[in-house]
Amino acid sequence: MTAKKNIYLVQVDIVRKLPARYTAYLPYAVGALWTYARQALQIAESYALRELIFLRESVDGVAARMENPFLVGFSCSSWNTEYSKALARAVKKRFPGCRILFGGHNVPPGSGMLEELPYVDYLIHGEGEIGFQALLTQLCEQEPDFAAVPGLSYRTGDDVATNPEAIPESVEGFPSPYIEGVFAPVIAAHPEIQWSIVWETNRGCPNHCAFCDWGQYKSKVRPFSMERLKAEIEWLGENKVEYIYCADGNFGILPRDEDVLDALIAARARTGYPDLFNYNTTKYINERLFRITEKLCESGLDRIGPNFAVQSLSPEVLRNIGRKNLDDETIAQWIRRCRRAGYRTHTDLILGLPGETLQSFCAGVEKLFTLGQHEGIQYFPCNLLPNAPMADPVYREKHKIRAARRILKPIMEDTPRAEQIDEFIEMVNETADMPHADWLTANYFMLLAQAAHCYGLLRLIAMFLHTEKIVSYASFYLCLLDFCHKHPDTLPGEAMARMRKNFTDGIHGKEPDPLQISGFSFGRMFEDQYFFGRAVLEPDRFYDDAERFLRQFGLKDDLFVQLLRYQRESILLPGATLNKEKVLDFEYDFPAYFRAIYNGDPVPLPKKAVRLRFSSGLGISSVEEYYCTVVQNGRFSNNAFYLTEYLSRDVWPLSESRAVDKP
Ligand code: B12
Ligand code: SF4
Repeated sequence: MTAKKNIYLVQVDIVRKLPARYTAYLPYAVGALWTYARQALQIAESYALRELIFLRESVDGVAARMENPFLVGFSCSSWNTEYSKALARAVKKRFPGCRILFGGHNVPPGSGMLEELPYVDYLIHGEGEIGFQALLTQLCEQEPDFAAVPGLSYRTGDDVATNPEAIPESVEGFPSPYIEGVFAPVIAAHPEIQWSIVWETNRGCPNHCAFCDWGQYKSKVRPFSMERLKAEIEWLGENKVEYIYCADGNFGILPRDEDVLDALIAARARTGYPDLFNYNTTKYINERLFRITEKLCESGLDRIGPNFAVQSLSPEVLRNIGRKNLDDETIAQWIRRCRRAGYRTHTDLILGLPGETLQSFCAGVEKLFTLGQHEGIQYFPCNLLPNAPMADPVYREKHKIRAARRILKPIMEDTPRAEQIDEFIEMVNETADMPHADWLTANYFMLLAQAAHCYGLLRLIAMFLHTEKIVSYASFYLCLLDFCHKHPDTLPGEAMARMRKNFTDGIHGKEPDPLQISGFSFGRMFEDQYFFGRAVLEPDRFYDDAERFLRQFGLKDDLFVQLLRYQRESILLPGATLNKEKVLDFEYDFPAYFRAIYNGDPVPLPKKAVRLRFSSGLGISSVEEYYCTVVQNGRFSNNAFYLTEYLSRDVWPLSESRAVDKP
């Protein structure tokens, strides 16, 4: 019997180091490919999978430990393509006869990558199961027929060729690498790692957003069998998997998603695993989605609430990117319904989409605040993904899209690396509708809005000014940005200047000095965390400067003083007062006023004296806990706000209380 041919599959991960352990994802895509391929008897008999390589180890070290590799397959994503190239080069140098195969999201359409990278022999485009199995089958032949391999790019003498892709009609029969034990050797070899998994309950998306890798396919949603999913759920309990990243484009889109969730919740109750379930919410809001939200939040599997990703609120942008959002009223009702039930929601925006102007972007943020999404707004730069419709040269030219190669730093940071190999992403920084200077302003505007509004530092004042039609949300934060630029001596000015430097260093590929504050020396901070952190460590200075800024809006003195005091007292500060309750009197019933705004039904500010008790309700006892709960999570959670309770004016300090208020 002839010896089997050795295969190595590489899907290098972002490994995060936690205080006492590492977390990493199991290399699911390559595991899935092998599990499918080896179902063919000829492949099972002819090949041996020698190793799944997933750590960012020294490339020479990895190449040196390979034994007579016949084929090395790489799963290329934005976060590992440069590493994959370096390792492929090293392998080819050491083993010139070894076949190198690249697949995955970062392999662009066409054969260009083969021309660019002489050490790569084959590319497989799109979904890889069928193509990978066909390639291994052909490679068993004396004279392989590469034209028979779907989605393959390959060399033909001096030329290159690309075969059409075949999207499988169904994924029902695809075996699971988890259940089939493909990862057992990896898990056994790494007891130090806490595993996370990517979990597919279905594959495909019926939408075609131009910025998204899946946008080009507009494929139907193909469910994996319920039997497979149930067995996978058992497997994750047995393997103590804490974190699931659900790869579905639209979790909740299928009626049976509720059953999937029920099975997951039951397993969690029984085994304690998984702890967290991260998912992309379906774009279609209905009663099922609310039940799903309820189940996820009540079970604790979801601790940040559903993400209602709108990406943009400009009708022109949505037309340009081929996306349809729900109408404003439905979004507002959804946010309010979740808020009433005590579930958080969050929303994504993408900055730099074609058709977006500085004004429309700011107006979009304004709209979200108006619809009730005051916390949890995340924004992402528009990345040009190689397989997204937006990366097409004709599309780029039409919208004059300019992009810069940006190092994928922030998430790479904690990855233990034997050597420095930077990874890159193409980030849009200018379009026909948004000149570069406007793009920068939009970034600063958004960072400031996240820090001052989503965390809560000035949110209540902005809500008041907006509701009373004194100044819109967008103008308020644009004015604040202007104030910061003009007054670099103030705390907001200083913090903004530091955030800008960090941001611009990052986009110019320089290693930014880590954003750190001595009072919160627990790690590197993101820009909005830094601004918020500076403000809560020096609240007197921050709110004195804020007062200077706010004077321009011409509020009557008495109201101004009360409102500013209520805003300031509503924010939970680190330090000695952290767990102390406080009782304060106000001449206006601010809690009733703001509750009405949150509920979407504003009322005039009641001129009514109230006595309020402020308590944290979070049970935080140290600065470190404050950092984790408030600084790191405050933008999503309203954790920076005290709970307020009405007290009777007759009794001091405590008496019977009424409803507890929290945004
Ligand atoms: C899970 C996931 C993550 C995880 C990664 C976990 C991990 N280490 O595996 C996390 C959360 C960390 C992540 C992060 C990011 N992600 Co992500 N993520 C996904 C997601 C949801 C699932 C990927 C997956 O595993 N799918 C299941 C497997 C089976 O499918 P697959 O990967 O498509 O693999 C198939 C084919 O690609 C092919 N294939 C894959 N590998 C190989 C190898 C060979 C040899 C062959 C032949 C074929 C082949 O065959 C496979 C089976 O059909 C996808 C969206 C999606 N649903 O696909 C986005 C996606 C991959 N992510 C994307 C992006 C942009 C990002 C970020 C850059 C976002 C950001 N701006 O920060 C970050 C990068 C992080 C960083 N800074 O380093 C983009 C594409 C990026 C790219 N070109 O690589 C995607 C496609 C999202 C999108 N809508 O466009 N992501
Ligand atoms: S962004 Fe979401 S909805 Fe749009 S094509 Fe991608 S997966 Fe589908």
